[in-house]
Amino acid sequence: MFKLVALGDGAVGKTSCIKRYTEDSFSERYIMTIGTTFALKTVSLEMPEGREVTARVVLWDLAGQPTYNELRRRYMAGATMAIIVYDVTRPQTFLDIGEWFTRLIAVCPNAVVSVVANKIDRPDRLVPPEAGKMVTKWLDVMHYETSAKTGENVTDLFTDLVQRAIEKQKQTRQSGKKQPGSITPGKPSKIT
Ligand SMILES: Nc1nc2c(ncn2[C@@H]2O[C@H](COP(=O)(O)OP(=O)(O)OP(=O)(O)O)[C@@H](O)[C@H]2O)c(=O)[nH]1
Ligand SMILES: [Mg+2]
Repeated sequence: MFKLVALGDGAVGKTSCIKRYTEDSFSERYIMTIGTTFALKTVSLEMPEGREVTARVVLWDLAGQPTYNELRRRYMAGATMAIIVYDVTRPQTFLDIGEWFTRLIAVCPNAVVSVVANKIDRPDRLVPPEAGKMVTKWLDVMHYETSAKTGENVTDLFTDLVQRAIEKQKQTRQSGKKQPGSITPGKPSKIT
């Protein structure tokens, strides 16, 4: 069981990306996430060495509006994977990525992260692909360009994260350390 959290400013498309991935649906209407919601997905994938793996993923969809900052910190605890989403038609959401990354790493230093340029179907795009590549190189994370509307790259984004999380877990086990970010059922998350 792996925990994924979706971060990024309000209305960038976090809920839409999760919905596209888990239900293969999309809605044009904006319904702001209140607090948090979550979805479950069973993922079957082939690892690079050819092994078939099935993983259960809990996708936590955290509201992007600033009023939820404290709640969000609480829900980030124990995440093994994270997506930090921005909207390519709103440059401010791109400029805020660094801050989202800092908040995430403070709570989940071992999470595997992908930065996501969403809404690439829109003709009024303002943030060019090069800008996203530059930032992700600097943060040393993966970069995906997606459209929750058309579904472009959405499955690849999540599959790649799960694959990387499994690889990381394997490496950690081999080095004999306790798994970072693994979910211990029933144990309350530590908030610092
Ligand atoms: N054209 C287009 N619109 C999108 C895309 N993804 C999301 N939207 C629209 O953008 C708006 C916001 O999407 P949400 O998924 O609710 O955004 P959110 O990041 O979950 O927002 P909060 O819950 O407030 O944090 C909605 O009207 C969606 O229909 C996309 O890839 N392309
Ligand atoms: Mg939402």
